[in-house]
Amino acid sequence: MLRGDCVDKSSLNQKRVVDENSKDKQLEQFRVNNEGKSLTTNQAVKISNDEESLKAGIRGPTLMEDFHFREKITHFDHERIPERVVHARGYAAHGVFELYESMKDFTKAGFLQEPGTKTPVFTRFSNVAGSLGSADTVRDVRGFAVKFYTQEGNYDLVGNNIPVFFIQDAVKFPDLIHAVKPEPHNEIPQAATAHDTFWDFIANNQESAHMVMWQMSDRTIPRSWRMMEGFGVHTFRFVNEEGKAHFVKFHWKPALGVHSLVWDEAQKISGKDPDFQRRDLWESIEHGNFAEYELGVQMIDEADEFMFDFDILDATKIWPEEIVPVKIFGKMTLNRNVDNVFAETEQVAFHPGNVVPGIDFTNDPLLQGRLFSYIDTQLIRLGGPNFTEIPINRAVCPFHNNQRNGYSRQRIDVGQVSYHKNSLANNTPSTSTAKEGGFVHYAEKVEGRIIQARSDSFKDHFSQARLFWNSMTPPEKQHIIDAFIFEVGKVQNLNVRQQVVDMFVRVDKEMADRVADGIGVNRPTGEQVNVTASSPALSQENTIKVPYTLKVGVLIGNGFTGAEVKKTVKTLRKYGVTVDIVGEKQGKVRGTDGLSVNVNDTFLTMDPVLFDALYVVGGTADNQAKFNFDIQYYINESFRHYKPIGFASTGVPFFSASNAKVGPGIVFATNDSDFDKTFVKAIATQRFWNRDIY
Ligand code: HDE
Repeated sequence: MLRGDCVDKSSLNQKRVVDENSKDKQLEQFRVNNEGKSLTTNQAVKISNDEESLKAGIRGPTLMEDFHFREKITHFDHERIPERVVHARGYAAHGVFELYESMKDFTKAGFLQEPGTKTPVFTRFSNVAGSLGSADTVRDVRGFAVKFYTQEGNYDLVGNNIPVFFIQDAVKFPDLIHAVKPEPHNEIPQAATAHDTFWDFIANNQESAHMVMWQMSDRTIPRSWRMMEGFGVHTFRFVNEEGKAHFVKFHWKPALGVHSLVWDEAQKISGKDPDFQRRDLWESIEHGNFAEYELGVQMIDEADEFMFDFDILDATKIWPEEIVPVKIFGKMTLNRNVDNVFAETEQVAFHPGNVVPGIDFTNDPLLQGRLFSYIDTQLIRLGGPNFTEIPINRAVCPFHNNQRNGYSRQRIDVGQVSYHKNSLANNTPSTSTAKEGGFVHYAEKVEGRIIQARSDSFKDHFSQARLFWNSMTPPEKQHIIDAFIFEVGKVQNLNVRQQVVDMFVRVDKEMADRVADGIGVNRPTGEQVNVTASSPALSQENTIKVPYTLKVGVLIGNGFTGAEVKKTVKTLRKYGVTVDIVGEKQGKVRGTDGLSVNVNDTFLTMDPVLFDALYVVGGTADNQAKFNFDIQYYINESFRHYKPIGFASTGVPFFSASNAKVGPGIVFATNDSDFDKTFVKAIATQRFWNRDIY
């Protein structure tokens, strides 16, 4: 069997052998290129005819002895596997995690010891609620699952793009998911929370309040998976070589900052390009614009477990970053697309229980339940207990144990012995002590009576929901109110609507009143909780803003000013902006000074919602009236989605004819000698929320 470059820790202090390509090398032996080869059956018999089945007579029935026909159809009949029960819609890429700074004071995890250590990773992003074929840009929590192929075995960090969760105890997970999925009597709506059962669940399970605030915020309509944070959500433990433990929460911070779509745009993209987010990741990687995220942890000393006004084991709570800072220690770069989505992305099996020595669990009851669920679901989804042998799931280290048989066993375990303890194989495979690299569970002291109840320390559901609200800027607050009005406004049952506003008045009175007014129910009578604190780290306004990889649509016809356009496009490209030339038809357009530009998209093949900004050059076209109309549509849509729009000197008449107004993010070449740079700055800002769009 193929061996990774794994260290045998029995020889202590041996320098760790690291090979960041170990996973690629392992996968290489499974890659098959069919191009240029003869067509064969799965038994490797060459096929002479793949057009006609074998028949008794030219117009007669098909014969059973046509083994190629039987095999081909049978395989086809069985080529679907169950989609994931949640997180079905997802997409993944390979990459590498590089350690900046040793974490050995806190954890003995091998891949977190020596700065510079590179560990291969496989990362899958997903939507929670929708089916495999649903649209990418629906309002939903995004999954952010990372498999680290470490030299001590696989470590999975199976997180989300939101740091908290709807429920506190895993026993409620099937209820939550039943409520959010399409309603069973009519299977409507797909991939959406805007329906009765979801909001009925929320109003009757108030521990969800904090999560729902995040869910109604822009976080659930990310611009790109490359522009969202990731969170481990639960409290885990780091344990160092001396056995000292810290509570930790994991954070991924995207190099491009945290950015979102606007809701109207997200819905339109669902139709214009349902694969918007997977295309974004795929194309970025193909173009060498690798997705990057820094990894860090918040840490709390075990002695400080009870120092906070929330329970640190409650997955509906954050640890505000201003109180417990995030210590960044490494970076993940996603740099290779998969070869085959089914073989890799669909068959990958993540499990929060896949840990390595130095990383351990806590009593968070949500985490505890997940430790059961993932293998259980994978047993049915991947057809039995041998899914760890599927190439994407294999550790880069060899594994040895006495587990045997099961459906589709790949390995051939040799020898007579398959039990522990034994004398016939000298009691091997043998166990390892902690010093030899054996996983020894953290010896937490636990005592108490068996009980089905919730700790009082888990019962404050609204303080942090309000902390989140307090941390939002006015535009972000407006988006939350709009999202509530959209979502709850789609609920048919008026009583459920009323219950929702009666619940969310605890977060903010004005917010709940405005939602109540918007959805035609009574203003709630309750009071908001008394929390004045805020956490600036929660607002997306305080994020990194760079133009890199944002997409600009250049709207162009004949008769543009060549030098001007050339200079602007050059500057855009210099700053890493992706430029897409859009015109009346594909082919060339010509400038007044003879310069010609290749048009790669038309107003039909693209849409303003698929761009981050517009550069309106304008010009002339065969059907001038339609050309003018199309450009105005592009400008009007981008203007009301708060996007930057730059007008070349020939583009100004198109501005005058549109609904756009002079104001933030509207840039003119006619009155700015540094237009190209001003425009790049505007692109980096992404959205101009203070624009008056009405
Ligand atoms: Fe999951 N979750 N989950 N979950 N989860 C699954 O496992 C489950 C939870 C998350 O890209 C399933 O293999 C329970 C929190 C991601 O393949 C299933 C509970 C967080 C993915 C399952 C939770 C997650 C899953 C479905 C309540 C963020 C996709 C298919 C305690 C920290 C991984 C599968 C991928 C997938 C169970 C809650 C993240 C059914 C019981 C909290 C990113 O086992």
